[in-house]
Amino acid sequence: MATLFIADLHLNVHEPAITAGFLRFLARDAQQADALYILGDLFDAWIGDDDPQPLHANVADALHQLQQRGVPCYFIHGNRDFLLGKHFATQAGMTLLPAEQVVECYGRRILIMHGDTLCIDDAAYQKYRRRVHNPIIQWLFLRLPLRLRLNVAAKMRAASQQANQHKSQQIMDVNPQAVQACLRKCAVNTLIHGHTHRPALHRVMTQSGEAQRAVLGAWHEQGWMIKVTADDTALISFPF
Ligand code: OKV
Ligand code: MN
Repeated sequence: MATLFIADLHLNVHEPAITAGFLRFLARDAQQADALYILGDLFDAWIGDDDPQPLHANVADALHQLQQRGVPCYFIHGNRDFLLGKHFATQAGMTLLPAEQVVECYGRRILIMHGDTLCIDDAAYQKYRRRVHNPIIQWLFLRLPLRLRLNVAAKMRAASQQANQHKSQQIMDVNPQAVQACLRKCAVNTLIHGHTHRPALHRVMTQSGEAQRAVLGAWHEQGWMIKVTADDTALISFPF
């Protein structure tokens, strides 16, 4: 049996092939799994559960069906869909998890997270993150009319694209010390995350021995998953 982890699908109406690939994944691979963990950025943008996009309802229905067929589904927020709330989670039959969670898989303790909190060298991003994660700011934003939220969000995405053009690849990757600190704090030797869009299985040396950092890929040209079984962690890509 296997537990599946995915992240960074960035579902949006302009790339229907990715959505189609995800719905196929849910109907096939995920159906055979013991559980499915979505580690953030399932959607490319999220401005509130009241956004009436058919894409959201279709994805919720497909996820709910999976849960109904006996595959529990868990969700950790990404940096893009951090506003995804209880209402959508209920519609999708998903359990919302905190930003960092240790899960036990076949006797192994595995730390899961989105991964953006490991990118501490990107000071501008971390400052932005603290602002939009402020509960008061979120409360205020969610009370704006939907039209205004759509407008603000589009402007923020355009500004962010501009800013990222000038950031180096290293600044946007994880900080090795932050990885070490997380592994130690949670007393685990396996970490699974997404966000960086650099799929790989890394060996990490820690004070308590060898650890593994498994990084998910983004769903651009193909899908990506990490498949954990009793004795293996596999990084797998597949066509849509
Ligand atoms: C998601 C990112 C846009 C990065 C805005 C308060 C504020 C929430 C929001 C608006 C934007 C999410 C919710 C989006 C991620 C961007 C641009 C860069 C780097 C406020 C609370 F500030 F206006 F009060 N937002 N959207 N970015 O379009 O999905 O992650 S979003
Ligand atoms: Mn991300």
